[in-house]
Amino acid sequence: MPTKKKSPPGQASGNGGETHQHAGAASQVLTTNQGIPVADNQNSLRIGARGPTLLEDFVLREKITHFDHERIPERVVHARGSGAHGYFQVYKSQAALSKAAFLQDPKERTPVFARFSTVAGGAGSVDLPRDVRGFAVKFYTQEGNFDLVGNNIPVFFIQDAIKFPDLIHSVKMEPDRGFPQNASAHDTFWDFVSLTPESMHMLMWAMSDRAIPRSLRMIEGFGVNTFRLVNADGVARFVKFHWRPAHGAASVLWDEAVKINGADQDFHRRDLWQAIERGDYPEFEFAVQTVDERQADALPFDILDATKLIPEELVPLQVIGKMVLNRNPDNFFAETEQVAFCPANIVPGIEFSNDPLLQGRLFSYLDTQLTRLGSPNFHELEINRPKCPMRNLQRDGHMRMTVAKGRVAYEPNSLDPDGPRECPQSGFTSFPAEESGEKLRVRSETFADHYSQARLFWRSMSEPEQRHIVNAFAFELGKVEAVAIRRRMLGHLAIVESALSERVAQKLDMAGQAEAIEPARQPIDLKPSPALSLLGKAPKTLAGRAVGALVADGTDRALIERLRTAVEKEGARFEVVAPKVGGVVAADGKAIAAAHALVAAPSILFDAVVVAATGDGAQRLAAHPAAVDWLRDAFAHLKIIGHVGGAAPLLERAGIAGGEGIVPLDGQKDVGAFVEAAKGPRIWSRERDTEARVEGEDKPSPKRGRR
Ligand code: HDE
Repeated sequence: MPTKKKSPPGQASGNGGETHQHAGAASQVLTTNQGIPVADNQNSLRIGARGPTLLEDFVLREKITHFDHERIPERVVHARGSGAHGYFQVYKSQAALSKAAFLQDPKERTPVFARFSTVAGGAGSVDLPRDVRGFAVKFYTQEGNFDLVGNNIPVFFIQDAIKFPDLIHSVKMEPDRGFPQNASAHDTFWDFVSLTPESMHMLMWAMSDRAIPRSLRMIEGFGVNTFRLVNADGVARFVKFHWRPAHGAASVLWDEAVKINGADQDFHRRDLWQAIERGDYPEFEFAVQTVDERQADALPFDILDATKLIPEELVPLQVIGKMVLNRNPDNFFAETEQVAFCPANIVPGIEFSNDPLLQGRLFSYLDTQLTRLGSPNFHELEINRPKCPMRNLQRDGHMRMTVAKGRVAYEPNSLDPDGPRECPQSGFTSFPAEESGEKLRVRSETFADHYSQARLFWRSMSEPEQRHIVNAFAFELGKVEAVAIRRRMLGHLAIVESALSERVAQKLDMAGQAEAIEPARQPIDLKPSPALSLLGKAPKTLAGRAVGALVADGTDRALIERLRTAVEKEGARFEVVAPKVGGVVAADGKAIAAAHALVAAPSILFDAVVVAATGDGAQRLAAHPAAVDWLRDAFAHLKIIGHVGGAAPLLERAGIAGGEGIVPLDGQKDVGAFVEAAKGPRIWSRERDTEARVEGEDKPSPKRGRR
């Protein structure tokens, strides 16, 4: 069908030269919130051209008043987030595990909305601090909304919800000075956790590369708390929920994270948005670990303790379905900001456990939404309302949108026989767990082992991952001014693993200064869990990643096209970076278009890079500090670097002499070799060598003596 050409609004200049765009045939007439057409959106009402503004100008007053109230309180935690719509689909019926309707039919697609977040920073903070990532999913099922409000780390800092305000106060900006924003590297956080031994396991994760993910499409997700699945026969099993990214989980290096935050503070939000826009839909498989009551009792830890995980090697994951995120929000505020998650939102077939952290969460989320969204009717907002029928006799309140009909707002009643009634068959019934005991404020002794799983995590890491953990502890504790806190932390780390504590102490120049700490329970050695290592299970792939190619006038256009084809075939982006965004003239005289100007696209934005500048072009780039940094950073960040022979002056200037991961691109088969290398891991040996060099130089010289 031919589309009707839209006529642009008529444009005119006002008295003062201001632009007036008038409604045309296709454009709509601008109105006030009351629907009154507006004649002039550029000038307020005044007496004479230079006179005072009139209070009766309802157009001005309404517009400004609404603007004044545009902000709502940001989330007290997880304020910075990015969301997307999609669907969930189960691979086959899970009737044996749960009677939940959305887990039965593999043909059914349950709509979802997912929101990923950082925890500590404000809504406008950067995307790549060292922090836990929230991973919250709202399933709009036929039986109501199920919210799985999880994180990208399977355990938590604390065991009891009553400690949550303390934990968060300690990590947020210090109250007297208002900094640091979104950073755990300061005294109050380490003061609190060093006095909270139960945090040790989570700290190992938070100091690992998990806390600086490459992309929100490349994080794992965990329900953290233990829930129950209940089938139609009333058989219940404890369950841990997991999400696994189709692109594999991946992280950046700390130095990259620091630089990305400067170069593109919306790095993750932009990446998620753009992937969905170009049809590279983020996918996550959904898996469960289930154990019955008897198996739970046999585990060497308490299943109700949220600082513990169940190793996959002990209880394998059952992958039961997948989530595909295929639509960006239409409006950030209406959807991503106003979405209200709540772990208490569960459907028949899913149940809580007695995990004391979960029990506290069940209260907190509804309560916080009342403040944040300002009314008990937030469930009526489009993003929060269930997609199945919702009817009850709750009425009124601020911002009520539903116009309830009839005179009956109570039950039982005889005046409205067709009105909503309870249903013992399909209604939610709680699992009849037997509970008895004294009323106490006490932590269970079964929660007392705070170090065994921290040790398990450490021992399950590869060598580079361990190095990063050591460096992260050294960085964070190095920022802590109170020496006693550093010593206390070194004491805890010594219980986790003496080598860990010693390596961190070495980097702090505090060898031998760990405080002696007596654990409540001596840790035990658990069998390492390879599934915990991201590097150990990293897929060999470029899918979802990006390759950047630095070009200059005189670059071989055919090579660029061959690279583009090969990289895109792997499901990755290929982007040309030129000295100026207008692009360059190739050796054959034709233009090569650029996606970015060099100064706007440092190599940290790419997973692998190519230097295709040659001849004069390479000479000129060799004199360009941004080009030299581009290459130096790529090398320091252990990336695969493809280069043409003519780029030698630039490589030389960046101090790159060749070696593993430096791939020449002059022969016919070289593009294939480059792509193969780029699919693989970073060149970890570069990091190891640099570290050995630096540490060697760092050794205290005999003359310097000890402080
Ligand atoms: Fe939350 N958490 N939390 N949390 N949480 C909130 O609810 C809370 C915890 C998580 O994208 C708040 O709507 C308590 C664990 C995510 O909108 C608040 C405790 C896990 C999100 C709240 C915890 C989470 C929140 C703030 C200790 C992983 C963002 C705004 C018992 C399983 C959801 C809001 C979104 C948000 C309370 C601990 C995940 C204040 C009391 C453990 C992903 O209600």
